[in-house]
Amino acid sequence: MTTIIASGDWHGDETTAGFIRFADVRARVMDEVRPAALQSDGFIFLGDLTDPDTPRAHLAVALACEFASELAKHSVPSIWIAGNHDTTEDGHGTTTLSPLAGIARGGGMAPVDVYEEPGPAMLGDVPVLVLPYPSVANMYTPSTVIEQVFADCDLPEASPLIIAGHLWVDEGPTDGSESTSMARGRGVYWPLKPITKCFPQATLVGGHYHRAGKLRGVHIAGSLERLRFDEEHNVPSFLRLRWGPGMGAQWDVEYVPVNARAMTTVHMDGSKACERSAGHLVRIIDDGSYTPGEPGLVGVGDAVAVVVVPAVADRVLLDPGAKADVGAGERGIREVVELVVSESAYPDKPALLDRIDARLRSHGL
Ligand SMILES: [Mn+2]
Repeated sequence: MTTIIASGDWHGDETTAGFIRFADVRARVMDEVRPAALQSDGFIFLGDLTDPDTPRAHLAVALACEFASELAKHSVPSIWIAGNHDTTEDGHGTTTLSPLAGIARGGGMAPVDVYEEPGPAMLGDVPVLVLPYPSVANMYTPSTVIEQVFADCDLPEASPLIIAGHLWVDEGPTDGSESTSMARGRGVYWPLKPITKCFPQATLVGGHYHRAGKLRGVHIAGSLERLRFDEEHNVPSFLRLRWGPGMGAQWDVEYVPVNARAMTTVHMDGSKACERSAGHLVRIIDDGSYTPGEPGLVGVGDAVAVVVVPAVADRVLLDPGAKADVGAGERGIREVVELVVSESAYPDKPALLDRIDARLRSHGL
């Protein structure tokens, strides 16, 4: 039996209503993903470790380095796929995973491989085709790479194929925080039709969306913590893939829930009660009757953070402070991306394809 663990969207730099989430994310990674990964035959990081330009980006990068080096020390190979949040978008094609690539290049962590560009990987004996988020500098067209590069390579048949990516799913949800208060970059989509044509038996695993579950055939690992109040009802999880001879052409995919911090929304509509708040992140939807500090009004004394938001018509504002922060950082990035995209219209850069070829050769494919 071969076991692969996949996890993504750690977002180690995030805050929820001003409450710093790094300690929560670190606990999920080290206490829950790590034991599973150390017993596995390989680990796949599915993207979105951290934005590169936030105050706690370095903590998230250090966590990834610690995690990867511990896996390497125990001879568990790992591959790390860049997400839209990881890209610097300064034209150099580097990401928050680049420090990991540096350590790997230095030779201390041989089984660690970083993918800021598409490429084939061998995770032990398991072939994995990798589709990271296409940054402006490493822009590629996923359908072209599937049909014109990967389809021509001679993949080993020892284990069934995994395709792992950090892309958007056509007709996927547009109401999650990855599309609203945490939006970054532009939508580049899974090439599902070419994959169905060229690799109909592949098992697809992806990051980006924070709610775990299967989206149009792609197993979305989800985030390890609830990061925004629209994730209150998510079940944070990672993926455990299992395959053995006799199991057919696809991996068995298990969603493994983790012990994420709870979120609770209290509606100030008459009930005015919060029964379980210890350790929770609490949101109070204020209909105008909330008075801060009023004794007994809401049992939120044990919550780690409380955010009060006004009810506006039939809509509830999400975490207005965090939204303002993301919006300010996002504007500059969006302007650059749109400018370059309109000028280049998604070319497949020959140099990039050459590098994919080099990856194929390095894996003997
Ligand atoms: Mn993402």
